[in-house]
Amino acid sequence: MSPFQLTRTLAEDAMDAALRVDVLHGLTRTPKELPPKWFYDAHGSELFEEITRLPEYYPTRAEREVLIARAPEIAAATGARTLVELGSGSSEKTQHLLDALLPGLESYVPVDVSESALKGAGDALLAERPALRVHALVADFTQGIVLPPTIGPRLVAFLGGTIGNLLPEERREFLRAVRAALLPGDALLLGTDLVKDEATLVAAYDDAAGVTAAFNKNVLAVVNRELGADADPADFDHVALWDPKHEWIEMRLRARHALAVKIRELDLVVPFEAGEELRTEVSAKFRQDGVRAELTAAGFAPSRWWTDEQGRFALSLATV
Ligand code: AVJ
Repeated sequence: MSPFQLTRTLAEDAMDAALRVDVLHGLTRTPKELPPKWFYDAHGSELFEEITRLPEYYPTRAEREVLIARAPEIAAATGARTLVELGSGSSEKTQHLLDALLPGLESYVPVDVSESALKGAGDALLAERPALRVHALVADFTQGIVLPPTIGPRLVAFLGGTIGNLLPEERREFLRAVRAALLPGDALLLGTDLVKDEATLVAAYDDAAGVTAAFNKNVLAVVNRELGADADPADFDHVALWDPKHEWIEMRLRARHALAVKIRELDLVVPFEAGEELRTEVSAKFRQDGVRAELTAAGFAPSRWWTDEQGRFALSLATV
């Protein structure tokens, strides 16, 4: 059997149908909003990789520091024979974990909505680790999780701080769904960006080079291309702000003047008042007691909490 298998749990047209629903509901409600998953077409994914290299965007570097420092302990604590990674993307983060888990590791199950990212990551990993079996899943893990029957114990990794994109109720549902897919002896490794000073947080989402602004505006290009819309990115300003009540960063697109966006595929015209804002992402920042409480509420037993030297980002290990 080939060491690389790919399973599509998403119907080809499922993403198109989901985009239509999200745009129709999100742009006709007040305030307007779109889910952040639509950022990640090929160009958006490239812009995000560029963001991870920006001086202001510390989360990727901070998480990599923790992963390199703690991968041996994670391997020893879990004895994982299968590593499942949700939202694997380029799997760049995963290499440190994989190397520590090998040679005990039998299977790697990367899960992502992007088939091209999965194929690219699988090829790269197998080129250097021929003993590994990769079972890639094209899936939107926010819509439920069905894992392939691989050998246990399993370690599910959800890294990058992407859990911060989910609103509190969505996080509750997501963590419960992950817990329901696991068996005693399995574990979850969760990456969470941490609450810190507002200036550092806002700069990480509004970099001087404007890469995050381009990333944010790219969602307009996705809607234009996929749904035949005519939004002009030049009509919108990138906004990044810290919401101290919810302890999350918000990214928004603010209309520079009154305008209307025609969306041909939905036979819809969307008016924007001058200064009206469309929320495109929340990125929640966490505290140790909050993460512990959310993991416990989902039926996990939090067991380890590690941060980088500067205490900017944390990895939590929780067992089932
Ligand atoms: C990939 C969702 C973790 O929330 O920090 C980066 C996405 N948005 N810059 C984040 C993002 C703006 C990133 N996550």
